[in-house]
Amino acid sequence: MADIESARKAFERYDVNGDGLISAAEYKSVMAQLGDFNVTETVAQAVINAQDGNGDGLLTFDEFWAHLSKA
Ligand SMILES: [Ca+2]
Ligand SMILES: [Ca+2]
Repeated sequence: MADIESARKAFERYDVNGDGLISAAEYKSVMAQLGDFNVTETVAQAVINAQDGNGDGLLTFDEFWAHLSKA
């Protein structure tokens, strides 16, 4: 998974309000849209924190991509 174009599409899908940052609330609502109602905001925050390079609790595309390209 090192395709920056599909990574960007995935990122934009999670960035519901288009501000360039994925918040826990956005992640949770997209997972719910995908049918996964087990993702609470606490779980969503943990997923984001695992990829959050600068520790601000929000995910930029750079952080998202850094995580993917390392995986
Ligand atoms: Ca956003
Ligand atoms: Ca961050």
